[in-house]
Amino acid sequence: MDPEAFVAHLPLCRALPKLELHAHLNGSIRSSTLLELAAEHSQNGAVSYPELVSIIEKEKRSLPETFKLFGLIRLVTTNHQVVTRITREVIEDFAAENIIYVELRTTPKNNPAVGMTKRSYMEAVMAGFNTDSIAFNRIYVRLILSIDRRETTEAAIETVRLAFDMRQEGCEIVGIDLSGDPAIGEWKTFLPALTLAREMGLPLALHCGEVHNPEEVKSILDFHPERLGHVCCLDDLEWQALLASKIPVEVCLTSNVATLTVPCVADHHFVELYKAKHPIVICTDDPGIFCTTLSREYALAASCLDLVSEEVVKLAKEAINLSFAEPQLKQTLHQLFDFSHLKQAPSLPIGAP
Ligand code: 6MZ
Repeated sequence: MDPEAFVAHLPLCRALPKLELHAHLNGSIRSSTLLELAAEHSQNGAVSYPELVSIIEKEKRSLPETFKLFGLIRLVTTNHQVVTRITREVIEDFAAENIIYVELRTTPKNNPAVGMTKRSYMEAVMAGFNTDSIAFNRIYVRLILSIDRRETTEAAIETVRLAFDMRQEGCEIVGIDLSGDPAIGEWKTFLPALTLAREMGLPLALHCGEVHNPEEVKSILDFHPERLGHVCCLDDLEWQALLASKIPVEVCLTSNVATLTVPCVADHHFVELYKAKHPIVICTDDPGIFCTTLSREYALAASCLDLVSEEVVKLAKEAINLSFAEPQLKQTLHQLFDFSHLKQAPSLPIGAP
């Protein structure tokens, strides 16, 4: 990746209207908020502040270390007010960098100690963006409910039923995700819940191939979810099956490099996917944890693929078709995209830099 090309692409990528389709709520938390909450909780001994700071400050951390950090985040994001605050800040940050639509994913959580149920957790999330604030007038927010790989079949089914019920009630829920530590859990545990989601008409965006697990990857590809996240560790056979399947892939460059899942951006498999005209969408995964933004991810992708500005715009716009937005909203997003792109985006000379 050419650093000069990256810098040259940044202004266009910042100005571009963008769609974020793969961001975890608690992975998008502001570092300042996380440190503030950690300081509060370290007073009652719930977390070790120096340990948290040392993990946050690491530029690269392995997948196991990343999941240790998520464990610590869980310890400081326990009550409804904090969940609402984090959601509000995350959406404000997305709106500020010209993201016009986000599918924010989060794992509904029970916490009997503070009277939190999976439903009340989701209500606290929704309270974070159903406000009259100006920032929220510029961004459409939709939710994907995550099943954590540590959960049981029953807990996963509870999440799917909750998603279905809340969607029926008019909440902004558009799909189901399977995520969490890829070293934990088995595909067959979640299959009943994912099958139910499909029967209920909920689209699926599943994490796949973050670690080498050919059997699971094969089962996921055979199941044919609507979208896949990561797909980093695929053997030849699965790779060919992925290409043949045309299942859109959510690409998270900085996350994959930071967790040492791929060696560097230039060697990332998205280059091959792009060249094969496989549908891809550029995403952040956990912008708070990996200190990145969607604009930065687009600039990384553009410099790595050596794109001209028209190609960057096309890549960003294709995210509309890959989203789980309802057909009418897709139409609105197309109009909004064309309008704001024409109005704002500075154009990069063809072939630059
Ligand atoms: C798999 C990930 C992830 O749900 O509490 N999560 N799962 N791979 C990743 N790549 C690094 N990044 C985040 O957000 C945090 C949770 O999202 C999942 C993990 O389950 C993590 O605990 P929520 O809002």
